[in-house]
Amino acid sequence: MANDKQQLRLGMIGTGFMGRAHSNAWRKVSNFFDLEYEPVLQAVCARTEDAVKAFASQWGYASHETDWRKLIERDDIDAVDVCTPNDTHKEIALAAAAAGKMILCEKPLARTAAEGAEMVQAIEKAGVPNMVWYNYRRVPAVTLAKQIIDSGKLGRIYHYRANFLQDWTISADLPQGGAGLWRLDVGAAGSGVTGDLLAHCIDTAIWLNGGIQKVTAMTETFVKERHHNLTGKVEPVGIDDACAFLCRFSNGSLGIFESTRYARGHKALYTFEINGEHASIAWDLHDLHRLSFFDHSDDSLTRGWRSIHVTDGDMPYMDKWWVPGLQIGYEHSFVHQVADFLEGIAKGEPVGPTFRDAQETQEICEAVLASGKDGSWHAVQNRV
Ligand code: SOE
Repeated sequence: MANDKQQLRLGMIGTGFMGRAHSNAWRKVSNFFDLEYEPVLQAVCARTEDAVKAFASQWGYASHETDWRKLIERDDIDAVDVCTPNDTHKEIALAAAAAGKMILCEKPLARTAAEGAEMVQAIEKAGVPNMVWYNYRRVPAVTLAKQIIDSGKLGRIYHYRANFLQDWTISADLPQGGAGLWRLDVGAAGSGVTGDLLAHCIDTAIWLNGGIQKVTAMTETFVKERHHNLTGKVEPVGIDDACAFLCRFSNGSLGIFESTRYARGHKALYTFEINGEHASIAWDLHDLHRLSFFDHSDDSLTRGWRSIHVTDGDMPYMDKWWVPGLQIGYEHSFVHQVADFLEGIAKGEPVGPTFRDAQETQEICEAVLASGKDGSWHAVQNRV
């Protein structure tokens, strides 16, 4: 049915886990948010004809392609969403920028800071709207944490602590390479838990607590060789299976971060805690609709950690969903990101995390990995 909305014709590249998460967000956003722009699922691209055709039909894309270059060349595509493995981000983003398309890229921005810097330069030269999918910023409880910190309720921040723990790669029989398992292949991924998981923790941390100046890290690869699905041979494993680092933030606070895929019993335990002079905040992805808050100015007899159920209409994004008390989940963080992006292009304003914001995370990951190799403190660089 015709309406007065401006259309944003989307070209999605990639049909894996993120292709589904993003497609769901693009499809749902107009049902819940009243925006000037309305996304149209114009085309989806993946290498295998039958599979991409089936994906297009399941998710409601009007057409499909098997070559991403063809999708970018099409003049009925306004925005390109990159949901492919990390080793393809740069090439696709550069081509999309050259074609003047808006670009949304799955995290991490790139495999290395050098690749990321090239992408930032290309995209800024092209002047196209751009964004990177660090979705956890837009979990309402995390956005609420940002509002509380910015209001000054915590006072001076002393400590920032974050973990992202998983256990899915413990088996030495798990191969590397190919669909899903490219995350274990250093050529495709660039790094292991640092780029895949700690990058999320870093993005949230610099958004909530400001820049990081220097880091010292330890990394480990527990399983040194794995069968490679693409070469058919047993190959060395080049990714970090686990990484822990200490850092100093520009505001004087101390940071401690840990990530591993070897924490038996944990599937996606992303947690952070921030301790300030007057108050503390804590959040846990397994209970993502709650924010824990401790306020030292409360009456001493009733003082304690409160668990805020982030579902009320005056809490971030929650007026767009159900009624107070009814919670939302993981997939909604992507819907919020699309909504904010569409609002940004209507206003002509950038929406974070932009490629430049994501490059800051990339530089921190680079310093962490370098420190993991030589064990010394590394200053965070700024290539762009
Ligand atoms: C890895 O298992 C993974 O899927 C990451 O790639 C995602 O970015 C993270 O949100 C959940 O875990």
